[in-house]
Amino acid sequence: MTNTRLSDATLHSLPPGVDAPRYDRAKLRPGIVHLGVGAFHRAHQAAYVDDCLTSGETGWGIVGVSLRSPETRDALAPQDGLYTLAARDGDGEALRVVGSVRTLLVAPKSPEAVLAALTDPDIRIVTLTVTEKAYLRAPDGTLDISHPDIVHDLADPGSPRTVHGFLTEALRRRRENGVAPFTVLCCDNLPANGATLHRLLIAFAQLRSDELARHVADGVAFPSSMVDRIVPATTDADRARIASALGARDAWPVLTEPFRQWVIEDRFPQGRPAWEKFGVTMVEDVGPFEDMKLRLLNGAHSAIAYLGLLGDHATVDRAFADPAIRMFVDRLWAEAIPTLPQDAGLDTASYTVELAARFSNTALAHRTAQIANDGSQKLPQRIVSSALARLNAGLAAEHLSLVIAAWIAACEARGSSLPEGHFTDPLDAPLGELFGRSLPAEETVSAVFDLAGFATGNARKQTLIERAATHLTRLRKDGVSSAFAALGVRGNEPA
Ligand code: CS2
Repeated sequence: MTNTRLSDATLHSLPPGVDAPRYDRAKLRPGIVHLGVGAFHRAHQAAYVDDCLTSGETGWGIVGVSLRSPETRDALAPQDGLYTLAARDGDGEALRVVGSVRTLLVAPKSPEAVLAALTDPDIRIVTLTVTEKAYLRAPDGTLDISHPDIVHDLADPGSPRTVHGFLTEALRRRRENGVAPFTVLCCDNLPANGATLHRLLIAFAQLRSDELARHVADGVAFPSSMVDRIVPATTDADRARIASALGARDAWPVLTEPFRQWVIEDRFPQGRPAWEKFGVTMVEDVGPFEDMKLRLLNGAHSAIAYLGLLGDHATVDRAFADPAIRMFVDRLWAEAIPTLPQDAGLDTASYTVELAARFSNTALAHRTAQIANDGSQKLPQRIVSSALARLNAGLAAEHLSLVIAAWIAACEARGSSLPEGHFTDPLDAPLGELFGRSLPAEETVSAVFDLAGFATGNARKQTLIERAATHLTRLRKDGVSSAFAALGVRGNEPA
């Protein structure tokens, strides 16, 4: 293995087939702070920004912030923030070194440095990919004001731990310094993600002062966006293969698919990169795109993950190649599609054809266990909302409700047919306690709904619980094939 490390100093010696920054990184000014500088950000927003920098923009360097672990900073700081993005499919692998991330910070190590970056007048946009659970919503969707990190950030605003604490304190300081607020661009898989974050931040700011709440409410733009790119976790084999192709070691390359999509509401009072030149769709209302992606892509992903885990499939492509799971997903899409806005011009037929091709990408080896994480945070917008929409319209939601049951069954299987800790969930402690009581299916499902806040206040909650419980009974007794058989889902037959 090579001793050379990817860095500014070694960029010139990369082989000709590797795409690398053709702009002067030393001339970049920071313009974006990104909270949650994980693999997804590096495969998606950072690559689009890199395109803009390649086209000559200089004011949009990214300051990448990790809110929890120092791992990304430790891997990338010795590489001057450079990393390789490997886009893979059956045709091969395209390698590109991305140069847009210039600085890396670790919030728990230096919250003051993060606040300093956020108050820098050059910073005009703050983007976020912090995963669903970091929004700290209570089961009813409001800000979880009893969460210890929220309590901490209210008591000690100068040393925050949460996105709410960082953004609110930075907006307060900017205002005090006479610096215009940044635009907050949420890039997590939440419905109306910008509006959701806006609502939570107003609630947080309100606990600090009326004036701050008013400022966050009226003075700051929170465009929503839909982000899409499949990003499996990097393995040691990926690191070794990429090092040999680069002739230089990269401690943390990012794997992805060739496909990428970003739809953004165009509200950026302080300006933005010319993303539209690189395939980003700028719109007035992202809602229909977001719903389509959450319900069709992410909903199917969660279904494939839990059914795949129960059926012993370690990766998405292998699970999706199982004819019964494939037929199930087609039927799941058929259930979810009528719940999408009908007048927004969505082409769901082409979309699902494309999704099927993406899920079949064998070069990604996207692990079902990776997607299975945090089901309590993901299922509301992926599955529960479409199930309720159908039930409220008097339609059946058998496939959607089976996904909820499959999630519960997969959680129950950890420590027996699945390894302990094979995937995790913020509700693991109360879920473990609940499963330890070995209750009948309906009592289990009902308790899970209450814990996770599924269908809170919806008139159809009990119906959905009953449907999911019927499926859970079958899954517990005879596994996936029996739950499928009851719906007429079989392998080797067209849907
Ligand atoms: C996946 C998503 O892990 C998951 O829950 O469903 O990360 C998915 O790969 C992305 O949203 C694709 O854009």
